Amino acid sequence: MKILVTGGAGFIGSNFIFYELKQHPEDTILCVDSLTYAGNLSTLEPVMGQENFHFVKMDIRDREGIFQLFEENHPDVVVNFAAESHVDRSIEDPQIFLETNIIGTSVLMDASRAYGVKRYHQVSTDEVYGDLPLDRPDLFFHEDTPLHTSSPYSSSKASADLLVMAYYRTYGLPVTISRCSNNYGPYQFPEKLIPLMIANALEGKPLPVYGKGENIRDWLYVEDHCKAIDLIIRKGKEGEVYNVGGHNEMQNIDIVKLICDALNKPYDLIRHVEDRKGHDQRYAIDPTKIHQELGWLPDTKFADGIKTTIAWYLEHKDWWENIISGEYQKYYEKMYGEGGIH
Ligand code: NAD
Ligand code: TDX
Repeated sequence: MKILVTGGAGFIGSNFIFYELKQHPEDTILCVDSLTYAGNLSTLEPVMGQENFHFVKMDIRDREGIFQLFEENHPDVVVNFAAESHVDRSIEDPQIFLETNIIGTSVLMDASRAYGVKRYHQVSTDEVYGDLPLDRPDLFFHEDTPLHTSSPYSSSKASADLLVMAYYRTYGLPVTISRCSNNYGPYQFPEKLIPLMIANALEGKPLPVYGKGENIRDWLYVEDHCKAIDLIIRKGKEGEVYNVGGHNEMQNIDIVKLICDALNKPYDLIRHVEDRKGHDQRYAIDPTKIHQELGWLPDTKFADGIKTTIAWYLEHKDWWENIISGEYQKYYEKMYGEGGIH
């Protein structure tokens, strides 16, 4: 099978490529990534040069380039990870989110139609459901929960989902969608909560917690998400949405304290800073469907996954130190104040 993976130089896409090449060495992966600030070719170094792996630097909005690529390679399956993925950046500047996340998706689906792709898989997010109140722990997101977005990021992802389902109904494109909760693990860009807190704590820098830090996220180890997508593209039913999550809800403040404890850093590094605009309160996935229909269950418990993740960031300082120098520094100062937080 020939799988075209977009956004494979980013966090989840790269982990998915490693997972696929290990689990299905008979398959070929063609990775397309435009290498934005979030994409790092060095991440893919372990598989570069492998016979069944190829990398192409290309923007998914480049209609002509993408069609040419499909013409030359005829992929069987497309898995679309490519996206602008950071909520705070979408609040600062929404435009690129609409272009990549919506227009880019339409280009990939048009090419998939034109070249008879057997499965187009859209990697979506639980954020399309909006949020749940903190005082209703009995509520969860189900696949038929109405889309109800809060940020430009989640709106762009929900728009893409609607377009994917429209291509299924109108053109019969064989699609599937996965909506996963927050991922953590190796190679996550250090602007996201867990790697940001690890990197700052290691450098003895303040740890910026939005508002009171009571917001709840449902954390899943990245490899478990990869396993779910692998199952969906092979065994999932066309036209279906699958929620992915491991019932691991935690308040942000507890995550930050846990990282301090693991690194032996004092809690007085924690700073409660201005809250995110439109900040979603709680995400919580009901993964019953993917469990019952495809037999998916997560393998990694949070206590183990977070240990592995912290150890990975300790062992791969060169990877993230390289990233947080240069351009990222300018973003950090813009978001968290001149010279960082004090
Ligand atoms: P990421 O930001 O780490 O990686 C995104 C990748 O896409 C980067 O390599 C970037 O260079 C590439 N890219 C961006 N714009 C592109 C374009 N126009 N053309 C080609 N490549 C482009 O993101 P991530 O955290 O790995 O997320 C991957 C996908 O999973 C996204 O679609 C995201 O919405 C979804 N998702 C993420 C999470 C999470 O917790 N991180 C949870 C659920 C769903
Ligand atoms: O500095 C911070 N301080 C803070 O308190 C940052 C960066 C985040 N937070 C809070 C905001 C959220 O409540 O931590 C929580 C997690 O924030 P992010 O890591 O930015 O993730 P989130 O906004 O939940 O979105 C993530 O999960 C769903 C991914 O970035 C999305 O791509 C995915 O779709």
